[in-house]
Amino acid sequence: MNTISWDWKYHDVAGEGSSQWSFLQFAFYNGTNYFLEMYMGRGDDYMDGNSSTTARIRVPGFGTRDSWEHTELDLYDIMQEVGFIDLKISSILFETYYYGGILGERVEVLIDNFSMETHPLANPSFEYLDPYSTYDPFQGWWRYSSNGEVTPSTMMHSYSYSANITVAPFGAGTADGLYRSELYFEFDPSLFIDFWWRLEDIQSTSETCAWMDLEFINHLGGNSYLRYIVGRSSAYVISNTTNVKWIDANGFNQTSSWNQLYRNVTADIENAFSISADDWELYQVMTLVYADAGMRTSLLIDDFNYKDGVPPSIDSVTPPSSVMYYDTGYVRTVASDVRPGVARVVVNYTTDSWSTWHTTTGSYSTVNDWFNVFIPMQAYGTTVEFYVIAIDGGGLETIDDNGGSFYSYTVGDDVIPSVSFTTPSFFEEIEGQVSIVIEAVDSGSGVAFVELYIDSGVSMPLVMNDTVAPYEYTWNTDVEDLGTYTLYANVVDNAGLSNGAIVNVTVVDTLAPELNSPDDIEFTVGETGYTIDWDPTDVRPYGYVVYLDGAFYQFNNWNSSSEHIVIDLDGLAVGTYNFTCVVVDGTINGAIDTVFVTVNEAVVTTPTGASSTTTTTSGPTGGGDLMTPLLVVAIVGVVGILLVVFIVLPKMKKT
Ligand SMILES: [Ca+2]
Ligand SMILES: [Ca+2]
Ligand SMILES: [Ca+2]
Ligand SMILES: [Ca+2]
Repeated sequence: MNTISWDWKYHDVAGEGSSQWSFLQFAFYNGTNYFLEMYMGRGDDYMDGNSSTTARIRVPGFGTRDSWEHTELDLYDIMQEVGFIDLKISSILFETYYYGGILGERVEVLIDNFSMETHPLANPSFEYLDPYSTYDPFQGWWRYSSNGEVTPSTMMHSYSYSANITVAPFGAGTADGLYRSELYFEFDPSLFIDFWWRLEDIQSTSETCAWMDLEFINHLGGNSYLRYIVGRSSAYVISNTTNVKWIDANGFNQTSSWNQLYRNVTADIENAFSISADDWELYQVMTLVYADAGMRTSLLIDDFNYKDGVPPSIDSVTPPSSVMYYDTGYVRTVASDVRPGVARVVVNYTTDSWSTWHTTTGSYSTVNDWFNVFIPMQAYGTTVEFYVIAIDGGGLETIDDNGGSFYSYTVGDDVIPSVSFTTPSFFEEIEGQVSIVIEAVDSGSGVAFVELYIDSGVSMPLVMNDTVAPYEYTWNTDVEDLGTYTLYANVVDNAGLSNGAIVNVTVVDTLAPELNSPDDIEFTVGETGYTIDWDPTDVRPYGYVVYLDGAFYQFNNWNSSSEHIVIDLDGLAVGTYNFTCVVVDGTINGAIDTVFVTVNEAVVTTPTGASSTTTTTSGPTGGGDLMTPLLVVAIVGVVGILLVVFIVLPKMKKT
């Protein structure tokens, strides 16, 4: 960017057409001459086309007459547009032309306030040789005399050349050098000179001296000089005067090495002259090399630059606050710089106490006049430490590391975990060993633990606290009462945030009791010791009824799955009996089994020789009553729900 601006007022003669114009012309040179002509006006309001070496543009306001216009353009941008690349400006010219024939008429342009940002010393690194013999030999630099030799040297500090100033007089002592004048350059306390020099030879048996001289104009009357001595024999006498102050350069008298003259000009003036430098302007820069007769002094100079010497200031740093694992860290920095301005703000940050670190560059908010630097998302619990660097356009840096302790923040988690029951499902009827599987996820800090409570309506014990997925629990519902339960899952993440899920289930019993099927029994009346032994099992035994030949015979609660139902058959009369056992559980699931008992007559055989007589002895006669509703009612009175057994007989298991 190179902004040029000026104010102008154009007047021409009505009716005189294209024979009158005014433009601002920049001439460039790189072995060929190029011209950029920026027209403020032309009599016919028209303009000629371009050639390969001349580009013409109409500045904004072109065609306006007799009123002030302000023009502001970026010269660099225009050069890029018209294809003038890598050129040096060789002249700036305002041209106004009138080839007219009307007596007393005129083309007139008023120009005011022309400004352009440019280096105070053209060709500061002595790379461009003069094609016009205006200078000798470097463009933009005048020779002090022709008594020595001033030549480009490939012993350079930058690019291709330095300037070699060598004086070796045979007659009287003499000096030569290079200077750049009429600078009228304003400076301020943040501006430094940054000159490079290399003393190649200084024969000092007599008077000899080499210095860099800054000449100032001020309001004291008369010009004033700061002389930085880079080489001087002891015979060369110097003395400060009112207007001339001598300062030994760092590296003074050192030969064959490049030395930097880096000085705060304001400070040097104020120290040397004991006066404020506020109203001083730099008028001229000169390097002068002197040798006495028969002696030789040779000095190389290169890179005469003015540099900003004041780094930016960081006025405030606002660290990120409440940064969550899904957040980008947001560092807001207010920084300022007198010259040339803050170029960028960067943040160096670490998540491992500086074993490794990263750099991220901020973006400038023109709205808020601050720099935003974003630190990428980090995992929960990460402690991010950082410091801020502001860098100005000249590369000077200022670091704000919070007084050495760094800025920091720790990444949080404010999102509750998610939790749900995979099994069982809502309103599911369950029994036996029930697998409870809970899905719990937390993408931020992660799941710390999952709790499971089983609420029976009476109590709500914690039955599981699991810290590792999968979160599973096997619930033995066989030991639970039948009925409705609420399962509560409670998940807690590592940030202490929790979430819950519930599922209602019903513990049921759909499994009929197991009832064994004893063999039918046959014995002879009078024999003893025979029994029917039923061994029913169920997790929830309830009651049983035994019918003899269809009639109610015996009933009781059946309380334990290890309990046997034993029918003593002693004393049964001869006959055939049907013992039927019905067992039911708490949910009216039943099982039934029938055992037939046959009691045979005893046979008496008369010994041989007598008539054989078989006597049948009848025992008690068996048989029973038919089951009657009355009996059923009686059973209901004892075992409560037994009536239902018969109503829902399809549930009954026949063994
Ligand atoms: Ca150079
Ligand atoms: Ca600065
Ligand atoms: Ca979370
Ligand atoms: Ca059962």
